[in-house]
Amino acid sequence: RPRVLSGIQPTADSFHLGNYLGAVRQWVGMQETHDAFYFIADLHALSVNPSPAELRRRTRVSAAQLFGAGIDPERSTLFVQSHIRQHSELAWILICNTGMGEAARMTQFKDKAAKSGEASAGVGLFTYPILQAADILMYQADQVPVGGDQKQHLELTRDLAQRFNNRYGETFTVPDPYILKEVEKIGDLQEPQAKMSKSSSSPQGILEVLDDPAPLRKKVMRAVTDTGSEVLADPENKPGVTNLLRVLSVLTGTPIPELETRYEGQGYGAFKKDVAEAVADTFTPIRERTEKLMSDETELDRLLAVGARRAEAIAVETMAKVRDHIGLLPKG
Ligand code: AQP
Repeated sequence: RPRVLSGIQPTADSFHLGNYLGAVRQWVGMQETHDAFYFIADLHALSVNPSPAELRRRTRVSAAQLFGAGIDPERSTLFVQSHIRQHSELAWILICNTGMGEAARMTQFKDKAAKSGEASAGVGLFTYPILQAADILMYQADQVPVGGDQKQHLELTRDLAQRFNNRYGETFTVPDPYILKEVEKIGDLQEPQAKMSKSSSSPQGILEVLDDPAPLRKKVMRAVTDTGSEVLADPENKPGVTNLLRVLSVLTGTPIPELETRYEGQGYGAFKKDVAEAVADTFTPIRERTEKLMSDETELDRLLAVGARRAEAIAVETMAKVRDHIGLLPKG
């Protein structure tokens, strides 16, 4: 079985529709066909300096949401990144094999740093993609299911793996991104050309997995649509409608042309109502299972400890190889 690995940051109290459709939904599906490793990227979250209480709470609720969304602890290995110390160790080794120029090209850093000004952006934000490469290469992943915003980081990961293998001998599997075109960028409801995002979307622009059905419906009904009244996919001229069409299509398994025919001549109202229902129907069971898991922290922590043990076994193996290949002395 090919191995799949992906992570998500605990940078909010809830994941959003973009995280769910762009990533988590694929993770759930791939546990059937792959040897699956998924993690909560708490070390990555440190790059934006959360408060300790916030980080702790969000790490648990992120894990609960992933289990709630259908990650099965029997079939998948779900763990917390910081439980496996080797991630930080491998990140340093990869940092020493990365050029300043190639790291400085990363557009996500540029976008995030632009908010505070590059000089005051954290170094952790700058080295973020290299830690991400360490996460992936540690587990010798064949495929990495992510949203389109991660394409460039995956390219860097592949470059670092190939360079390392050339310099020090065959060490890492070179991974392929797994990105589904139709959901690679779920748009913000208020600014459909921008991606829905935990850190930069307004509350009205984002549909949270743990929202109640009433606010979910309200936000979809108020989503920016476009001039005209035709429900048609047209990313250039109708980005709002196109975004909602993609969401409804994926959630109901109905091809977009069939939806276009269904809502012909009906205006946006009926269409948005169905989008709202589909989202609420998808999120409600996840929210209920998440709440149940959050009511028993001991059990949740136990499941994460099981995941950590499985992940650690592979991390130890990879690091023994890496340390040997680059010439670090064994402890004796
Ligand atoms: N709008 C989106 N459409 C499709 N996929 C998306 N992803 C995020 N937003 C969308 C995918 O979700 C996974 C986990 O994301 P992350 O936690 O690593 O953070 P991110 O990519 O930086 O997403 P956010 O929501 O914008 O978080 P913040 O604001 O904390 O940076 C990834 O696979 C991502 O591609």
